[in-house]
Amino acid sequence: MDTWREEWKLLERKLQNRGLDVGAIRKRIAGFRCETPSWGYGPSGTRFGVFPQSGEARTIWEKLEDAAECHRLTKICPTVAVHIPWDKASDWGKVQAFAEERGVKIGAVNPNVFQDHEYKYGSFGHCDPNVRAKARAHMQECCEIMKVTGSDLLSLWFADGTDYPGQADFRQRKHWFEEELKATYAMLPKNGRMLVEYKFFEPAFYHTDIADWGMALSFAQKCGERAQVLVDLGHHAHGVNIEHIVSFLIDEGRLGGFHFNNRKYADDDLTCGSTNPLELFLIFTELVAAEGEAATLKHPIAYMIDQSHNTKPKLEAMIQTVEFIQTAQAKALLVNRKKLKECQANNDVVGAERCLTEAYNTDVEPLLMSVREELGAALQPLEIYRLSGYAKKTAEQRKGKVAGAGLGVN
Ligand code: PSV
Ligand code: MN
Repeated sequence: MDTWREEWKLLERKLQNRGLDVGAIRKRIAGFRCETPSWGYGPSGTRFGVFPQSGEARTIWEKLEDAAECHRLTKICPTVAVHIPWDKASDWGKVQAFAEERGVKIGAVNPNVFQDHEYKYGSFGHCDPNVRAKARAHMQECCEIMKVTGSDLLSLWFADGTDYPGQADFRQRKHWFEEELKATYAMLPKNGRMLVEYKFFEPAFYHTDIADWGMALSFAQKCGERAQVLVDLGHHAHGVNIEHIVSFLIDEGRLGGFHFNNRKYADDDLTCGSTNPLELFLIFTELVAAEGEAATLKHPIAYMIDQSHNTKPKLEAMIQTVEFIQTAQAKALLVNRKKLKECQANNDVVGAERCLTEAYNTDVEPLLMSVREELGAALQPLEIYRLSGYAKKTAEQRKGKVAGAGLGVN
């Protein structure tokens, strides 16, 4: 018998002894899905330079091939977020068909209203109505892509902001944002949702029009039920309690989605769970608690990765990320909720914290391997990928292709 199977038997007994419903936990792990971003497979860099990697995906087709490989190994990443115009294509029906042939689908559509020269002073917040109209037309284009591909998510992030005091009128820009977000909402496909992402700085250094979750929530509430907030883990000031924001938004019925990544300093877009795995676990404890109460969640939460790797090989980093995320979810599912509630009701501070640490300190690898076996995934996706020769093969196939200039090019 494989060692992991013996380890799993032991762990299963241990979890049962803790009073946990192992069958239900396995079901939740098996049902978890996480979207990967097309831009995570392509060229990326910092403002100091872009270093090409051999074999990295250059086109939407190659990005989909890599995303399909990630899904083939993990079986939990069946959708791929696209960024327009980084992933501009002439026939989205063809792109979707290509993706489906490889076992994946187009997921969230991300409009890009930050890189064209006209957006130097903003998009929806720009004082020139022609620039606002250009941004609105781009939203329309993205809603059309949603219709053709069957995507139900429009994921919005705005770089809009100012660099210096006095540069612009905050309230006037807020009104323009309200107007344009409502217009965008009206263009959504029938069952489409609109996710509003916030970020407190960068590229603007004085003020950002949608700087935090409260502003995103307020805009979403003004648009309608299908507008929700997207939490990107790298978009907060240091020390902010993200798990609290998450649970607050869930309770308001407005947590629409997630951008997973990790940071040490700013919006570093590093591998999720690499620098702060405990934070990721604590966020998941809120998520799994709400998902466990059928009445609490009004709509599914879209779990997405938003990372670009500059030093790690792209696909390896993506698979590693998925493993980290799956690990955090599994650990969060091991929290003994009944015991936790009792401790909370009795103000047993140490006892309550122990419920969390007991789960966090459990090695969930055998549990994950057993669920992956059930899913038909690789038992150890990253390990198998590194042994597979996929990177060597694609490097050979993609040799000599010309890279575009800049980030996210295809
Ligand atoms: C902005 O920093 C952001 O988090 C948004 O989600 C963008 O769409 C993405 O990064 C681009 O990489
Ligand atoms: Mn993001």
